[in-house]
Amino acid sequence: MLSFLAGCSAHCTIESGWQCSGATDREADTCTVVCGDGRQLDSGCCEDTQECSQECSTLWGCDDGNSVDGDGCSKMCSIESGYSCWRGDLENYSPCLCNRERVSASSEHTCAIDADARLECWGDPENNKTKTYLNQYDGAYAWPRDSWEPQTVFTEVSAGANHNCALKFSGEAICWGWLGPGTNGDGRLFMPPAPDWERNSQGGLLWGKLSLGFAHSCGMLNDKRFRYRPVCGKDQKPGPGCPNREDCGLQCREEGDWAIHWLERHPCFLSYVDQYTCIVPANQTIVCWGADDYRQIQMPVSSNWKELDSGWYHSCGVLANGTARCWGNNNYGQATVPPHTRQWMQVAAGGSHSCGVDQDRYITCWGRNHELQTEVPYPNSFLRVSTGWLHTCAIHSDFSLECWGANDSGQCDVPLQSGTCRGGKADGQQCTTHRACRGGGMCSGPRKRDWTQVSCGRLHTCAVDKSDRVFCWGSNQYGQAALPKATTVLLGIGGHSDFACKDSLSFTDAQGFTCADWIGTPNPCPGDVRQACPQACRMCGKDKGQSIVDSRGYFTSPCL
Ligand SMILES: [Ca+2]
Repeated sequence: MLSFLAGCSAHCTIESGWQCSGATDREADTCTVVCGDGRQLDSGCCEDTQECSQECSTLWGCDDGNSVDGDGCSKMCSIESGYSCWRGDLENYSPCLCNRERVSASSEHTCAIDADARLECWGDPENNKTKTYLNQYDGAYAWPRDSWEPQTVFTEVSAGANHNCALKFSGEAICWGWLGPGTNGDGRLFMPPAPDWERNSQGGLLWGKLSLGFAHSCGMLNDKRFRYRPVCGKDQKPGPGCPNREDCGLQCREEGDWAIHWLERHPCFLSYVDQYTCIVPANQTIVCWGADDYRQIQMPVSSNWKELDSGWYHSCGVLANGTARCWGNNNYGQATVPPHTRQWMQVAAGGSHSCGVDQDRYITCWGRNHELQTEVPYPNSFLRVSTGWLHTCAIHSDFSLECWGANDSGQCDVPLQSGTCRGGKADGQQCTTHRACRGGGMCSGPRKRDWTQVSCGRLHTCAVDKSDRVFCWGSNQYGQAALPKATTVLLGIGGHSDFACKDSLSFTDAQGFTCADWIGTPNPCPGDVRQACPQACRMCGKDKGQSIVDSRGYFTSPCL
C-alpha cells in the first residue's frame, strides 16, 4: 500500500517514540506519539503532504518525561493552564515555566508575592509605592477604593516607577501609589472598572495579566462572564489605537456605563456586550491606561492576545497566532518588531529595547544597543526573557540565568551556588558572585540551574528559583535589592507553590476529594478564613468530585 503512516517506517517497523496498534485485515495500525517518554516528535515524519502537516500540528504540546499532572505538562502531554512549555529536543525533555510574575523589579523598588500570597514591596518608599497594608491605606491613592481587604490573596504583581498594580486570585486587580502629575494625576492607577451594576454585584473586571511601565499600566482582560471588544468612543476620531469605526464593532452599551475619567483619556474603549445578543470574538483583550505622552496606552485593537509586557515608555504583546506587536515610544526602534518567520512565545519591553523568545527558543532583541543590551549571547537557547533599563536577563534552556548589557551596578552579576574566591582581593573567602571576589578574582561556585522567573529593573535584577526563593542583585541604593526577611522564601498561594501558576486552585487529592485553597474576595467565611478554618487555608469538598470553586474562582460552599 502506497501510503506513509507516521510512526511506521518503510520497512513496517514501529519508529522510535511511537506506538502503533489496531491493525485489522483491512485497516492499518493507528500510530500515536508516546506520551511521557520525554521525546516530543515534530513533523519530520511526514512533512510532504498537507494531510500530514495537519496531523502533525496536533502533536504540539509537551512531553516532560513523566506522567504527572500539575507540573506544567499534563500526563496527556498537554500544556496546563498558567504555564508555557517548549518543545523538547534530543537531549532535553520539554521544559515548562509558570507564567505568573511573582516578583517585579522596577526603578527604585521591588514588589513580590510572599509566602502567604500577600503583597510585599521594598525599596524607595516615596509616593506610598512600597506600602502594602492595604486595609490601612489612604484610599485616595488606591484604586478601586473600596476593595482593599487585609486577607486578600494575590497571584501577580507589577511595579511601575511610582505605582503598582496587583492581581487578586479572583482575577480582580488593584493599583496604588502615585496618581501622577497634576491634581487628578494622569490616570495610571485607574484601570477601567466594571459597569456599575456589575461591580455592585460581583466586583470589578477580571484580568489575566498586568504589566506596568514608567507611568502607564496595561492589563490583559480575562473575563469569561462577558465579552468585550474595542469600540470607538462617541466623539473619537480613528487613531492608532482605533483604526477605523468599521473595525470597532458593535456597540451594545451606552458610553455612560463606563467611568468618565478613563473614557476621556482613551481613543477607544471596550464595549460591554451582552453575551446573549452580540456575537463577538473570544476575549483576551489588552487595555492600557495612564500616561500617553508616547502613545503608550494606544494598544493595537485585538481580542486575541496571549502575552503582555510593558517597558518604560512602550509595551509589547504576542497574539495567539504567534505574531508580536509593540506600541509607544519608538525613538530607538524598540516598538518595531523585526520580521520573523517563527512564532513568538513571549516578548519583553525594557528601557529603550525589546526582546522576544520564539518557538525554537531563540531570543531576538531590537532597539537601543549602546550597552550591548540587545546582543544575545551564544548558545541562543532560552525559555523566558526580561528586559530592564539597559540590561537583559533570560532563563536558559537548562534553567540557568544569563544577563547581558549594562553591568555598572552589578545588575548582570547573577548569583552562583556557594563557592570560594580564587584570586583577587578576597581569595579563599566564600562567595556567590564573581563581583564579591574583588580585584579580578573568580568565584568557584557553579551556576544555579533552577531559575523559574526573572525580572529586570532599572539598575537591579530579581529572580525566583525552583524552591520559590527570591534573589535580588545590583543597585541597592534605595534598598530595592535588599529582601525583607519574610520574602526570602516565596511560596505562592496558601503556601503551595504548585498553585502559584494556576488559574484554578481546585485539585483532587490522594483520597479522591476535590479540594481548593482559599482564594480572594468575596470571602465565603466570616472574617479571615485562616482563622475560621483551622486547617490552614485548605478546604475539601465532602463528596468525591464535588467542585467547590465556581467559574470565577469563588467558593460555592461555606467553610467546612
Ligand atoms: Ca508532567
